[in-house]
Amino acid sequence: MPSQLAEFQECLRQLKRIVALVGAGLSASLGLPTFRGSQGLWKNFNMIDLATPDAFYIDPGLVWQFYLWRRHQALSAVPNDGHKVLAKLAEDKKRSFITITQNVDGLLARAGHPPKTLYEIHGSLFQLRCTSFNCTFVDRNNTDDPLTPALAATDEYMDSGAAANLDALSETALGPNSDTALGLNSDSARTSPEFTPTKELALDDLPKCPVCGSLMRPGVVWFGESLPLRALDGIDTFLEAGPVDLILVIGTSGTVYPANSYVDLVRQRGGHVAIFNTDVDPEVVDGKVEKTWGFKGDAAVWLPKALAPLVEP
Ligand code: BV8
Ligand code: ZN
Repeated sequence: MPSQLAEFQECLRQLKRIVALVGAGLSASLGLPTFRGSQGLWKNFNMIDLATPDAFYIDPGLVWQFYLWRRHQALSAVPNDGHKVLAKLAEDKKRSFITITQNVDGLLARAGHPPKTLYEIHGSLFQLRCTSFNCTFVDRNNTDDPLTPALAATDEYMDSGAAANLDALSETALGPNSDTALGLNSDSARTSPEFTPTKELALDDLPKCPVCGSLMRPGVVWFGESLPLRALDGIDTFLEAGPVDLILVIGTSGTVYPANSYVDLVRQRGGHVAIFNTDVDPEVVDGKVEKTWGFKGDAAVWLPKALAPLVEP
């Protein structure tokens, strides 16, 4: 990989318009879970199944406990050198640079990334939105932990009521034959030893809108929901202002649309691609894919190393 690094850094100096596309892998070294692979479970629920409007509709208490756990984890973490180098690159006046992040952990903002060039396309754990159709209240920067007293200790054993919810959740939200069952089916979930079920929470135990009193929801984009138009417009404006010389694809499996469409877009317009992932296609690592570099390993280690020529004094 040393030759890839030297070649990448040589080329880097000429590149003026750069996009970073960030995924869960950038925060993985801090212990924050990625969505796929073994970490994609919370209490044996499949995280992807909990990040849906259906799951929230069926059991808002369960979904809020999932997001409280994610909030607590993100608040306890400190931005790593990968977050910091992107924030530094965003300050560089000699280049045009934006970061598109799929992550909702707020760590790039906490690393000091200028908000004007940071696009959190899947929202943020620290935003809450009112669920009422007639109310527009948004709590933009809420870091209360826990959000409500009842949401504090959530590792208590499930009573039978919550277990019934589990049935409802797996049966209805995902359909009886869903191939993405909630991690485990309800029977095995109850019996699996490491499953410490969640608490049964009433609506009154959950965050309420200070304006209209309705239930608040996490300010993240769930599967099946559209992405924030302001973010998409900002990204399109950057992409239309001129060809992107390089897209940094950092710690993402590239499975989620439309985030994953930016890589092909840059490639189709002749841009270079640099992949930072613990799992990189061997062809790329061997330098056999045109205009594509691959740095296999922890993005928190490789990103600052590879971008050093741009940010070092
Ligand atoms: C939409 C917020 C339309 C919530 C998230 C069938 C085919 C194709 C597409 C679809 C389909 N069916 C439905 C769709 C569309 C769907 C989608 O893409 N589904 C996928 C599952 C197929 N997309 C949507 O629904 C989007 N909306 O399309 O709207 C629309 C238009 C108008 C009106 C209505 C609707 C909304 C998607 C947003 C979902 N919300 N997050 C939350 O976080 O709880 S997505 C969530 O999962 C994350 O935000 C992230 O985007 C994604 C996880 O992806 P990654 O970040 O890549 O993480 P992953 O675990 O997958 O990979 C980690 C990577 O890191 C791995 O490669 C690993 O090797 C690497 N790694 C690990 N450790 C390290 C590392 N790399 C470096 N260093 C390390 N240390
Ligand atoms: Zn409201």
